[in-house]
Amino acid sequence: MSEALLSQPRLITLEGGEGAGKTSAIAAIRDRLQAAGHDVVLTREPGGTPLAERIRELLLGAQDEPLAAETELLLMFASRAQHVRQIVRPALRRGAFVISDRFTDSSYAYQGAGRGLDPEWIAALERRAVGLKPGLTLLLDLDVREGRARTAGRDLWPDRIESEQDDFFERVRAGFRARAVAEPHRFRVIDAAQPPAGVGAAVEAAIGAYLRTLTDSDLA
Ligand code: Z5A
Repeated sequence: MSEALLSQPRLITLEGGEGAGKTSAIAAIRDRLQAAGHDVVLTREPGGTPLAERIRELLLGAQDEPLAAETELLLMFASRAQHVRQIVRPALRRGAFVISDRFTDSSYAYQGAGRGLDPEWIAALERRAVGLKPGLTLLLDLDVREGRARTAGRDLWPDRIESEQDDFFERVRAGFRARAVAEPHRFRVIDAAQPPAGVGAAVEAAIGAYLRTLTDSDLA
């Protein structure tokens, strides 16, 4: 099996903590790309295929026993391996843009920085089970408490990960920010504390600038 990690210009991912506003950002990116005449596939992780959605239920639903951090990581990658092969690669092959609500960076942030699992192990899984990385990742960065306040009214029954304490989410946020610093060419960090219109304008500017960097072969 190949261990190369290929950058895919037409794969765009959205990352960030709870309540950061990824849903609106994704819709804005889809509209922008479709207006320019591109085929667009919207998807999410964990999930994106029927089987991967069943793995999502295992990951986020109620558990009758504690889920080990290692099990959590492997289930995230089981879901991702299926998602990449059933949805992401076929769409990229036919020339579509793929916009994914979360991707491998979430595993580095949540299972790596949050749970304390070895990033080298995550990197090995990424090479073996995924084999590709986004051309652009928008990180919607938001204060942890602000994000939780936004979703408090919505989540009457927080899922298993949402039930974690603030210190876990602070580590996750720091993990995302560290990845953005390490790969500035791929990440654009957006201040998600702005009102929705401000976030929308920042997303629009980031996508517009990114599209201008793409060559004909990136779009073929
Ligand atoms: N996870 C993991 O651990 N490892 C992995 O590898 C992967 C995932 C892939 C997936 O759940 C969970 O799995 C997630 C990470 C983990 N756990 N957590 N926490 P998810 O993807 O379904 O959960 P989420 O990403 O946290 O969804 P979310 O809370 O819905 O976040 P969002 O999509 O960014 O937020 P939103 O729905 O766009 O907005 C939330 C609310 O805020 C909504 O009422 C909006 O109207 C409001 N909002 C949005 N923007 C604004 C602004 N700018 N101002 C004010 N209010 C706003």
